[in-house]
Amino acid sequence: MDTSRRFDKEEGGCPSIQCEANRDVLCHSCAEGVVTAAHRVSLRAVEPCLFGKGGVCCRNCNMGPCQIIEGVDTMKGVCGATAATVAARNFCRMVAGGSSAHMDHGRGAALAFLATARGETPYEIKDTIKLRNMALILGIDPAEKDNRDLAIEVGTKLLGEFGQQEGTLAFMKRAPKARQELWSQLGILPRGIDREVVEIMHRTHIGVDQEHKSLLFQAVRCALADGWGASMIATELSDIMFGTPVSVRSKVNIGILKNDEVNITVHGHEPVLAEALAMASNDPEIVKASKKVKAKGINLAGVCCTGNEILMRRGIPIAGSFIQQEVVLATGAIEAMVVDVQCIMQGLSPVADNFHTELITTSDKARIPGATHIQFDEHRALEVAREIIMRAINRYPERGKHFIPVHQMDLVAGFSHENIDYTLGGHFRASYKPLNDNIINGRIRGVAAIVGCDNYRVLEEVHIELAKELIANDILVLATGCAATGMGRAGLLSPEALNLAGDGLKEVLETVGCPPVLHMGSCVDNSRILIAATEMVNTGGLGTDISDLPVAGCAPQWMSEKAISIGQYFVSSGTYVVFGPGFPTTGSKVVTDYCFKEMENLYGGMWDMADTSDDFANKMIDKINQKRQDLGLDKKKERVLFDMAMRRELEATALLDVGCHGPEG
Ligand code: SF4
Ligand code: MSK
Repeated sequence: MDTSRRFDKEEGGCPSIQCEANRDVLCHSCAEGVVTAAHRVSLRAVEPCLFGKGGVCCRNCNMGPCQIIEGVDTMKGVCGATAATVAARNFCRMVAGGSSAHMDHGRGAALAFLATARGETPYEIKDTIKLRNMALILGIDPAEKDNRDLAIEVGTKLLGEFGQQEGTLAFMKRAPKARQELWSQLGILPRGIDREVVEIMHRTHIGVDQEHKSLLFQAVRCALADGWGASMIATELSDIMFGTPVSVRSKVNIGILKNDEVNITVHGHEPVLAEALAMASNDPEIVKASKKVKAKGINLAGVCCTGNEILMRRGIPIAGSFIQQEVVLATGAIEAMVVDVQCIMQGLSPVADNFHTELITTSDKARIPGATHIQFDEHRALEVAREIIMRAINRYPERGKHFIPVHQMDLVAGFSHENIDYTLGGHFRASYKPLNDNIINGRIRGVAAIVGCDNYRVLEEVHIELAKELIANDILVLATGCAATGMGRAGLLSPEALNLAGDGLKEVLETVGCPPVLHMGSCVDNSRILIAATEMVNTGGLGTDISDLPVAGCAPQWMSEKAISIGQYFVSSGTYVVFGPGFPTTGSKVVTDYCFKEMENLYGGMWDMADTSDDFANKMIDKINQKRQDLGLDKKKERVLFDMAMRRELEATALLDVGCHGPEG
């Protein structure tokens, strides 16, 4: 590989180059010799394979791999498999891969929760109100039980759902009644969490399930076991242990790194170690040790969804999203990057080798060649955390030439569904009623979720442009994952961004003082959006099921299999979901039509696909308008088309308030 490839400051390309902070780092002499995904994507000699991209390459047995062309007899699989079968099988396996990541995360959370309830970890049962609510949802009587005993009962019940074989999952009954009945009629209620993944792997083995509809029913069952099962368990138990998020001010982007502190970044998805690092970083012993090497302290910062977890609960700044992980290291200012599971690029290790940085893996499930491995165990959480921090402190004197860009942005995060309740209604009248009322009276057109990853193959900052378009059209935006981080970099998670919102949305949100884009957390926290949607249904006035609501979801820069599982559980919960770039079944019209059309007849929700922010906005606004009409709320609220001059005027006002801040420290 040509490692001399350097980016010009004026150069276009993927968002990691468009982002000023990234460009400043990658164009700086400190990053000489550093190779990131931005380089690799521009240097790749071969374009992505069309068969693979469209989901019609099968390598499920050793008679293949077989590339299939729909409708061409000579291009079926050797076993006779059609494009529809292969595309559906591959889609199922993506759902299995994505949901298994959340399932293992949820299991880990349940095990840590039980250990905490037994007093075996340094964590505590922080949100006892939520603990008692969860007990009631699970059919456990909390009366006269102390918190520890109750937590053991709750944790044991939820841990049991991973290996459960029959019946269904307890949290399915949190969905609107009509939705539960539909799932039951269709026979797609998940029976246990792990079982649904195993069944996908069995069904997609050569010579088992060959009917695309049947395969996709199992994909739905598995995705539901993710969203309403494992992901929800992960979110709820983490909230009980570490605190349910409330509104918190913080900062985002690489500029939050400190020149005169020991910089430790936590990257991946699971909050358990990151919480211990946050607890240990204020130890007097640790502070003393950092002073000894002439650092002013420990600067803990997040990357990807571990970052989102500690941002939501502790307000710890987030240095970067998925596409920034290598760039964060390329500053040369990181003493240790501590990783757990998921979305961790193998490219990190060679980048770290250019500097004094130690890359530390902490999960036995996620080893990386070249990294130091320190196994995390919640029973020894503080001991492991202290060991990691001391290693980072010892690296600080070795820090050489480094460069921290100025770019950082203020944001407000912490919008758990409980916090949205409180923000909208206050302490005594916490409720979604103000939201529903304002949707009904038309001040708010609807609600959109922009979730998921960012992606080196996408040439436009779709999240940001799309969010601006939606809020300008009075649509409240909910965000999670790396999409939230990207929108945060652009200032959209700040109340000042209300200057970019339409008059109706602005009027409502100004009175409650929240931003037009609400950060709801990490990837597993998409389960919070399921509950928020259910609250909207239960509050009344907007139909009887999630599929009636004027809402739409999207993942405009998706890259991981988890995104597919998340998209599928939203579709099967009744939501219109737009993905891009591309969709993994396009090699089969039969399967794509099933996902894009027939699913709507079954679930009231469906998949769709878009490329540009404008395309996404048109489709989502049209769907929201259609739902409003179906509810009899419109007087069709016309989409306001913002031309460049109008946009510039809005942005000029907003920038007066938002703005980037200079370097710190
Ligand atoms: Fe080819 Fe069929 Fe084997 Fe797939 S299962 S690789 S389509 S022969
Ligand atoms: S980390 S899955 S890139 S959101 Fe959750 Fe970001 Fe997507 Fe990973």
